Amino acid sequence: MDYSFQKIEPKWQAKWEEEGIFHAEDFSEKPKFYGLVEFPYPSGAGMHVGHIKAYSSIEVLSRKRRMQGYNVLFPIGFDAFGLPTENYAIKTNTHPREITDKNIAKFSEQLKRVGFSFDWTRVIDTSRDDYYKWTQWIFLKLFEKGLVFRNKTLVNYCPSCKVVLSNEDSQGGKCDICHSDVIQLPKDVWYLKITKYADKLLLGLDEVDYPENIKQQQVNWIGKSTGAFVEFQLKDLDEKLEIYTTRCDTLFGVTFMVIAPEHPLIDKFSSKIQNMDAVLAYREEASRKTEFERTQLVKDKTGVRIEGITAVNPVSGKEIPIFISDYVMMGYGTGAIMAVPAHDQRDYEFAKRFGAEIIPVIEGGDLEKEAYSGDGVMINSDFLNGMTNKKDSIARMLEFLAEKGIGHAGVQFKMKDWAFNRQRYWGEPIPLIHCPNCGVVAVPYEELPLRLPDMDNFKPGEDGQSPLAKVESFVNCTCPKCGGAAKRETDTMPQWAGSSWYFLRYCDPHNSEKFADREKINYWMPVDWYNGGMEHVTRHLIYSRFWHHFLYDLGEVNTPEPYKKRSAQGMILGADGEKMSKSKGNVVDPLDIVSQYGADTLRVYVLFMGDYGSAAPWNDSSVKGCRRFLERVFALQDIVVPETVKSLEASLHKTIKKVSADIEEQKYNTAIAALMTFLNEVGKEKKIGREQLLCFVKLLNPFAPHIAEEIYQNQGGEGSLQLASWPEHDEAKTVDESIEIGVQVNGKLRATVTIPTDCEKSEALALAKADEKVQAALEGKNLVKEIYVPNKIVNLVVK
Ligand code: ANZ
Ligand code: ZN
Repeated sequence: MDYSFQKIEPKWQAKWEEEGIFHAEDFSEKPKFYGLVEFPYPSGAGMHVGHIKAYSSIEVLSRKRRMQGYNVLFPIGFDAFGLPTENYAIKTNTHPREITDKNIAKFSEQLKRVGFSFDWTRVIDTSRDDYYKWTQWIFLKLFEKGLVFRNKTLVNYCPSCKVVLSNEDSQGGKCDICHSDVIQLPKDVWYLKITKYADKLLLGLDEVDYPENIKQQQVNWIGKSTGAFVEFQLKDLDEKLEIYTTRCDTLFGVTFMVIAPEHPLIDKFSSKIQNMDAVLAYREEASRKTEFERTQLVKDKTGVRIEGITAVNPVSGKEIPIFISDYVMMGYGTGAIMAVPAHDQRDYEFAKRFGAEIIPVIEGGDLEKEAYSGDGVMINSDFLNGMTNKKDSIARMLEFLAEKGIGHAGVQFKMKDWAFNRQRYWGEPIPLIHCPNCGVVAVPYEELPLRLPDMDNFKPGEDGQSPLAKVESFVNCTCPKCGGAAKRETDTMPQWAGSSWYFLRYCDPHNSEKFADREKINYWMPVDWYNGGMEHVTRHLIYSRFWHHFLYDLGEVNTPEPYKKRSAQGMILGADGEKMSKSKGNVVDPLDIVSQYGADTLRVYVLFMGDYGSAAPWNDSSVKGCRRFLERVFALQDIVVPETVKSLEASLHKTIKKVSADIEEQKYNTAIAALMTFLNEVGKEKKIGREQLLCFVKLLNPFAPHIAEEIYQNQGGEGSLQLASWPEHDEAKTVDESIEIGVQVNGKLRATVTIPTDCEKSEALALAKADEKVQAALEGKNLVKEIYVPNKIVNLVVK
């Protein structure tokens, strides 16, 4: 029999589809398993081998869970709004709808050819109005609860993409989409108040099963800081300058203050400031730097002393100067700091440059060289002198500040509110209306979806306005509150909006009354296991957790956390060990592998290539190895016998045990290796029992389902293999059988030892020589010959 995957694979794919075997059943009596993978962006490039690896983990689990008797929800959909499609639409003068539909069709076809066991009746497309109606609905709920606000701020702006970017989308001062330099531009920005959920997002991490590195990245991104707010009196003015510090214990060491270049104090006291020109020139210079550049630890600190205004150190009573410098950010704390050059390196460098006084308040270090941030005895600090514990001195200082009414403890988060508008066409219209009488008014819920108007020129305006601003029939409307003439918001939502709740829609994808029926949410949610990329661990993972926490607070979902468990795959690199990219010419097209070797080979290979969580280079000869493995599996049908082959039982039960456990730990490569080892064992016996073969293909099914089903049916397996029961191992059978053999020294029986049946000669000899009585007989003699008759006797010849 020949292994002709070209026939086998389409045959079973059609059959499974026809039988609806992968359809999830709402409210089934079976236990549920909701396995989720990050839905793809339907780019024109189509499916990448990275997608195959990303989906394969939950694919394997889902196939196994079905066989374990679970009701499995393993859905797929398309994250279809976004810039690449819009840019392509502009370039080719095609409507993004047309491009998206084509790409989705192609992508679906490709996914089907690999044989993923998705429930295709639940496909969603975030760019369809039956979906984005509900994205808008959630947005309006956020608006209603005061979690949407607008602010004119300096934003990260990509002049090439003509979009405003969040900090996360412009890391390193580069646009995440086109990699050009980002500039700072004043703009009206809609924000979602994600910071209000900072603490919940942090605490929620205790309840979920995420790998430690993923949790840590989220903790860092949220960036909780515990410190104090302290007020400094401005000398001879009726004004206080409030700062945020994590080290109020060092207050006696404050010798100057620094405010951010954008700090409102400057404009408020412009008449008092004697060097306003220099101050404003510096502010202008700073506006051209990105936040990234400003936070870099550059040695050469810049700044300007503000002439004409000074402050008073609240504990020492000393008059201290105030500077502006771009190392202080307006968006963190209060935008002002107390500088302690003896103990903070940035302040130290600034003081050296500007000749400010350096007063140590903690003993230790070498202030000739650098600031000292370690522990030590407090000095020059009046009531804190002699204290040695930072925690105690902070507590003591907080008491003092509270008594004087000039300070209190507080927390800060690094996390920023989520900039939520884009000046682009291909996104969800923001359902808000600007009324000259009523201000900002929500589009009534009954009017959702607020549809994207049809248009054919998607180019953003040169002034950075959304293309929608050009469509008068869209822009002009009546105010839902006062009935007067009003204008619609023309910005659209960012790429991340649709993916912030899509896992809920899968529970009930065709509902036109609700984003999903509550009973169905209760049945399916939370997601049991979510696999995706490390690049989405901040942003998508945080954003979607935020929306889910919010929906929980609204009473719309059953748990605060959407995902019970999260894992991440490692990247597939090119054969050259570099990241796959078109420009390097090292991209492997998964469909080429499918046509040449078959989908099963591709599936086995991407999981066999290495540790699932690590990056691994593509290797053609290993692909061929996987193909040969499957050919040998297929050939087992030529040596199948009706009765059980006793000598294979132990090996088979070990394989069941290992494959079952390894899948749960995502050790797919060692699970496949175990299947290969078993195949070698069968090769030695040159036969396999029918039941044993059926069991073997059950274990193979999650990885290579087409060949497994083919063999299963050929051998008269009952029902569909996809719903056959997952094998259980018998622990007793996994233990190696052992036998007792005699050990002779010069022909005389000295001992009997227990050895594993069929063990290697070296192992039998080692066990024999380890016996005390044998050792006594060998004592002081020369071993000249070692004879081992397998499973019978060891004879040692000495002189
Ligand atoms: C005095 C001091 C002394 C500080 C010392 C540190 C060490 P984290 O932990 O990141 O929250 N800071 C406060 N607001 C700032 C702003 N808007 N831009 C730049 N820096 C700012 O850091 C908090 C510390 O960062 C604060 O504590 C403040 O410097 C500075 F030995 O105050 B510290
Ligand atoms: Zn109005």
